[in-house]
Amino acid sequence: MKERTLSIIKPDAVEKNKIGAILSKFEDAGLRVVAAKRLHLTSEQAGAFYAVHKERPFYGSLCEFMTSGPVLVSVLEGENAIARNRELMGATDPAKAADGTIRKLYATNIERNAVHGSDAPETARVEIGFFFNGLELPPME
Ligand code: IDP
Ligand code: MG
Repeated sequence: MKERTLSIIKPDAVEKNKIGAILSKFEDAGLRVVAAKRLHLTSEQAGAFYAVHKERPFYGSLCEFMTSGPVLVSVLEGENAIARNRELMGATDPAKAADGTIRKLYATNIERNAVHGSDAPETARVEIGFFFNGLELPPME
């Protein structure tokens, strides 16, 4: 099934100048980048985006990290885009991520882990709407 998912290239990977390398991974796997922008999140925006984690002990530190530099937010489209992106990303903890995955290649640690990807159709819908308005999103092909 053709889907869309939200991807964020996090501040650590942007700092390492890996935007192009990471987008190439998506394209090589058959996903299309149908919308993208580079942003520097405010703490209010990072806090709202990660609100589901607000009770977790790492929430404050995560929000601080996500505002520490620019990010590249994008919408990826393709067959099973949500699961495919999660496979390309690898495990949350890069020490546990499979060889060749984005996190294995480019993450620093479990917090500074290079990329975000939506985990289900409903979160993808909400997360895409968080960053992109209707005019910025082409109709599904
Ligand atoms: P995911 O990004 O693989 O879906 P989540 O459990 O949804 O992982 O966590 C969201 C983000 O919070 C992670 O990508 C990572 O940046 C951060 N995080 C998750 N677990 C930890 C932890 O144990 N310590 C510090 N940061 C964490
Ligand atoms: Mg998650």
